[in-house]
Amino acid sequence: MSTPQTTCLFTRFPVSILLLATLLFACTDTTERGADPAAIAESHIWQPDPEVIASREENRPDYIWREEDVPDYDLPDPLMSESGQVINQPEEWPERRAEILEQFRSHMYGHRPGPPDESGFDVIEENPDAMNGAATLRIVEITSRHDGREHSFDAIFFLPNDRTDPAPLFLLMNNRDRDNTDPTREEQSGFWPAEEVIERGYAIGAIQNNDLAPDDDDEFHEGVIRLFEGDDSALHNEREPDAWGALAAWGWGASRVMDYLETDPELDGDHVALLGHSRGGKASLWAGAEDERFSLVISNESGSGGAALSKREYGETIRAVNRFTHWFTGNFMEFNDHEAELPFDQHMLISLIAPRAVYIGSADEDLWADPRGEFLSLAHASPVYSLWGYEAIQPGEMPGLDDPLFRDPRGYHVRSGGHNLTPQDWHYYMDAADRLWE
Ligand code: GTR
Repeated sequence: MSTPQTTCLFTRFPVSILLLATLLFACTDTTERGADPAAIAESHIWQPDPEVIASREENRPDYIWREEDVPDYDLPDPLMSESGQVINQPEEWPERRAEILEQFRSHMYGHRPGPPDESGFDVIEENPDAMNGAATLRIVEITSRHDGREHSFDAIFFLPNDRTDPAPLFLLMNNRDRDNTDPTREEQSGFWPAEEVIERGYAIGAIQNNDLAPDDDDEFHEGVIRLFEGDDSALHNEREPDAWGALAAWGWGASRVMDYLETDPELDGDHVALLGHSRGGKASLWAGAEDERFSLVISNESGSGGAALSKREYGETIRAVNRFTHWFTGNFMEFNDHEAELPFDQHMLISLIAPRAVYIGSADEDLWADPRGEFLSLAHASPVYSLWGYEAIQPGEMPGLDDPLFRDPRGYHVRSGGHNLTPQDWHYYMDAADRLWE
């Protein structure tokens, strides 16, 4: 485990000074840089393929693709409270955690409401003989009533039949086509490899993000946002600048699934892995920050606005991600081209999940999502995990290709290939769950 002095240095100083400090304080690995491509090249840690860099530079010449072009940046210390108090005990964390949560709510993801006035759960389909007898299919309609309005969406589950105890669950916040989670299994997709998850003894579930908030600039309010706000504030620019957007609305739905799980004795609500890909991964991280009932939070290639450090400005910038005007708050637009002014960065989002389990997956060719920036968020959340005695993940420890780093309760990998959620990613996530939950 790293010393407290070392972990503080990692979060307080610019990366160049950090590198020096790393060398001076003789940390276990001295190859982390953010800004020293020569050292990366000599080490075994992941580095982007020069051909991929060249092609990204050609297609999107206005963005940063090379490590040497990443600006120096200061990362705020997650363990330094707004009043200047240094947090060094787990008991002191909830108060600091609340401050960080509020920063993310007001500047980035918005204030989402609590549970609705009334909830209802109806099993609308049950098949104990699904997947040739290997699984039970259960489809649950989740209805929320609030202020005289009503909203319903479905959650699909497959439960492993050869398990007699409550099954731990992988829940996907699906941002792609409904076909990817086909309950009939006529369509099968590597994006949600249900048969393989059942085979490994886990239950698998899915919700459709669009059912909660359509992924559309004009229509995003026509789901659970309307349930709370009615029709009055339909357009983004008529809403409060810190009002919740689509990402928060998707996560609100995941929390309603959690409410249901607490009522289903066959599913283990204490062992739920919430998983999202890309925009779904941004939403799963925020959902895991807002709702501490998720015991494992997984971000697959969530990139900008998700796991990647914004202040690196590598690949997708804040201005670029804000082209989806309905995902974040109006306030977040103020940081377009002003990443340095952010009073937080995404390592603090990861910190909000501590001491629970978190796993971040990147892909080799997905430079738009900044694999190194995603890893560094996890590494720079280490001081918070160390409050509970968990060994630090050092910034210089980024693993090589297809070589997951498990440092319970955290995991990270960079998979070969491009932007996608694949069975290989799922296998790494299940390996993490095996370690954490068996
Ligand atoms: C990209 C976008 C990312 C990511 C992704 C996706 O085009 O720039 O932020 O969310 O789409 O969701 O597939």
